[in-house]
Amino acid sequence: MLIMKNFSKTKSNAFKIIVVGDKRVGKSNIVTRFTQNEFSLESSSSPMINIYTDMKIKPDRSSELRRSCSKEEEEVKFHIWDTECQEEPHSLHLYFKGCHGIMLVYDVTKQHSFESLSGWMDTIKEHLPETNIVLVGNKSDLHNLKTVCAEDGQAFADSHGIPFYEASALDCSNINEAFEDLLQSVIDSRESHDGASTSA
Ligand SMILES: Nc1nc2c(ncn2[C@@H]2O[C@H](COP(=O)(O)OP(=O)(O)OP(=O)(O)O)[C@@H](O)[C@H]2O)c(=O)[nH]1
Ligand SMILES: [Mg+2]
Repeated sequence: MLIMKNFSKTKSNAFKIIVVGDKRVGKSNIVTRFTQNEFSLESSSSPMINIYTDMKIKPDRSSELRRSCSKEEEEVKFHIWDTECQEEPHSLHLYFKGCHGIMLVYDVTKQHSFESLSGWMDTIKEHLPETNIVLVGNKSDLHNLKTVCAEDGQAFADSHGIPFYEASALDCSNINEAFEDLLQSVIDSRESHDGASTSA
């Protein structure tokens, strides 16, 4: 559940979230599962960056997706960017401008996508040292094909002090949880920033 306390009404409540990771790890399906509860088995590459601009989440959003609310006065809006596949993590930094949160995805059946995480983290830390990050090991439904164990994912996340979820866009497990964790930390950071600037 997302919680907002005394959220600023004078500033824009819009946040930019980017989903990154190696080619074919399931970024697009994670985003469409979360925003539209849709999944596709087709393996077409993302042609360009897709931006979901209408993602509105009310303060007491439950795990069931709610795209907007009319009752609540305060509302936050998340622009979720599904990036196209990138061979080189460092080429993606152009999209990082104004970003508040990053979902970093690997595929639990592709060791290479896990080994790429250090490169992704270097790029993220270089361009967005303060941003909120969540690590997602996707395709957890493919038990028999798994080559990266949850312990390794957790250890990598712990070494960077970020949350970790094994998830599946196919069977929905942990997709909402991972997004909610990230979105909540984005909201919390904004609140602590506001608190710091008010008390300064
Ligand atoms: N079994 C399984 N397959 C998945 C899952 N998520 C994605 N896929 C499949 O993996 C393939 C790639 O998924 P995409 O969502 O297109 O991956 P992507 O990271 O957006 O790919 P690019 O945009 O090309 O980098 C597709 O065939 C999906 O159906 C999952 O959780 N489980
Ligand atoms: Mg894609």
